[in-house]
Amino acid sequence: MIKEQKKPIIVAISGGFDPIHIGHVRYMHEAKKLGNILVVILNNDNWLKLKKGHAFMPQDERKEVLESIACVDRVILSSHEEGTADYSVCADLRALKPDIFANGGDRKPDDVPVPEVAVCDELGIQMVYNVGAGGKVQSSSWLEEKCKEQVFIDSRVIRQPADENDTHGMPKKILTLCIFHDQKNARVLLGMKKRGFGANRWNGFGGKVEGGETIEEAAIRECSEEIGVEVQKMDTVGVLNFEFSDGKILEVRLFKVSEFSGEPQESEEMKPQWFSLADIPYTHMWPDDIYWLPHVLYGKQIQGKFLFDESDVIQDYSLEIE
Ligand code: 6OG
Repeated sequence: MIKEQKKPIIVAISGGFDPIHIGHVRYMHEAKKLGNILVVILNNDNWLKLKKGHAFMPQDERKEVLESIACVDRVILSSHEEGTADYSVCADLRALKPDIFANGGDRKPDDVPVPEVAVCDELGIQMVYNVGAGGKVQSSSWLEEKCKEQVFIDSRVIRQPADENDTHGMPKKILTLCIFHDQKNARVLLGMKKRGFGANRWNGFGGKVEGGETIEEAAIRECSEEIGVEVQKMDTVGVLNFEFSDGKILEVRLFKVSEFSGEPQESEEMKPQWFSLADIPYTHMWPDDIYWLPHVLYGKQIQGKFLFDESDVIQDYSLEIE
């Protein structure tokens, strides 16, 4: 009697993995559980040039690293040609025809379905979303940005940061900063500061605490003034101390807003915009943000101190993460 062999279930995932990090590894382990064979469609160097202008690690090295991971059965390089404008892996899915395509979201930030949706529909490939859910724990671009900052800091003379209570006679100002995190849609609301301190940078919403109000009241008022929304639920997520070369010291109390009413509106001070967690514009934000914001978005409490030079470059910092 011929024993009926069950056809193995092929699960495909795709990505640049440049460089690979803990979030990728968790995602792979979860994806493998959906079937029997895990195939990684590895975006080649041409795709990375389109995505971010360069490959941090060459494709052959990325491939070898992935192949050495126990749950990965096969790695295929994507077929993107030089000068490609194609962000998708549709051609590779067509060639591979897996049973399952396990990949992040099904929509771009502008709510247009990703092109893979149509190909998977056509070929009967099941699309599975939110594999390894639990938020974005790490990101290749965050790692690269942090690495660039670190190289820069290490090459400078490090000054001792001011003692916590030594404000050199300068009054320490207390400010608020609210991060709007829409966990369900994996996005964050930032505002382009149009004037004053921090102009031309994306940031959260907040400002000075005025006489007679609590810090929380100040945070809620600023959100209303800057983007016309009413905060309904927010949590304290930490405190940051900033010291500038002119001796100015700011203590910024951080809040994470999870519920609010009203549609964010542009004001004279701020132009709001949602960013997917993968596309937070760290290079156009205060340089400290890349150090602490990922932890806050991951649900951690933080406490940090940053010392800036006259060009707002970080000279020294310390960060505690709960
Ligand atoms: P107004 O001047 O608009 O309040 N803030 C900072 N935010 C980040 N992410 N990094 C910094 O590094 C910051 N320094 C100040 C606090 C200024 C707003 O900018 C925040 C306030 O929300 C130096 O009233």
